Amino acid sequence: MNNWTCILTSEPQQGIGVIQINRPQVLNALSLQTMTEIVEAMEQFEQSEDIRCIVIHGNEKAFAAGADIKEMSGAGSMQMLERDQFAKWERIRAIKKPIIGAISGFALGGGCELAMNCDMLIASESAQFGQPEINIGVMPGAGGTQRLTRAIGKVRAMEIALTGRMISAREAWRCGLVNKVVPVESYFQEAMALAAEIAAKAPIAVKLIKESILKSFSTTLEGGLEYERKNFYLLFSSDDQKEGMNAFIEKRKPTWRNS
Ligand code: DAK
Repeated sequence: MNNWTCILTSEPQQGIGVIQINRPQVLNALSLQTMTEIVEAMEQFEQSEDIRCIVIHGNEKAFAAGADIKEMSGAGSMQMLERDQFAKWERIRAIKKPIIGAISGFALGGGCELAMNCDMLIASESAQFGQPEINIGVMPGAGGTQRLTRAIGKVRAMEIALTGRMISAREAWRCGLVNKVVPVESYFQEAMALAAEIAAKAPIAVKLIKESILKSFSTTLEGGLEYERKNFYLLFSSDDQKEGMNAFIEKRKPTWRNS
């Protein structure tokens, strides 16, 4: 019997790598090991020629109910600092391929932060998002105060982080936190369909679009526009730019070479 806490599968035909968080007995609470597995899986898919898009999900009841409280309850500041547990999350930011979160049930604390690290989110009607760290005497520590605020605005982020209340999938959609809300039975398939659609696009352009959009969070408009323009020019040295434009002119489907 192995002790893996994530299940990895892939759909090479469709170009999708799938990560399933698998600790159902604790609502997929994110242990140190689980975070390591998630990050390593993403890096493995990042290296794979066959994979163009990554999907991460949990189960119907929980995407992830936060960092593992039992694992960190006895730790002191220095121990937390030394574990540097969530530094791993920074490695997720370096993943160039798009990451789609398929979220059902609880996405709380570190689980909500992990969801917000994804590039797009498909939520089931049962999904609930929140930053309940305040209820256990702490605060979000893996991007919650920053990414939630950027995603849904100051007043809503304040309410969620200061009260620890959860918001429903519909509310999350209204605030722009998730792309789409679908019935529980189809959230995973919807996420896979979105991933397949993106995986079929020109791979280098996909990466540069992701990179340019993420850049908007860390730069001025002027800096971002310049960055975008340079990436746009860069694509004119790719085979896929020639292929895409020639295919349009010749009225045929392009065949991407990833070069
Ligand atoms: N950790 C450990 N175990 C958890 C858990 C968690 N986050 N969430 C649930 N479980 C476990 C429960 O203990 C229970 O285990 P048993 O008692 O059966 O052994 C099992 O999962 C089922 O949970 P419940 O019986 O409580 O289920 P309910 O349906 O009644 O309630 C719930 C569901 C999600 C409302 C409730 O479980 C709950 O409130 N869970 C805790 C949610 C939470 O507070 N999450 C935030 C955790 S703090 C850091 C950066 C970030 C973080 C940490 C460090 N650094 C920069 C270093 C992040 C911190 C967090 O995420």
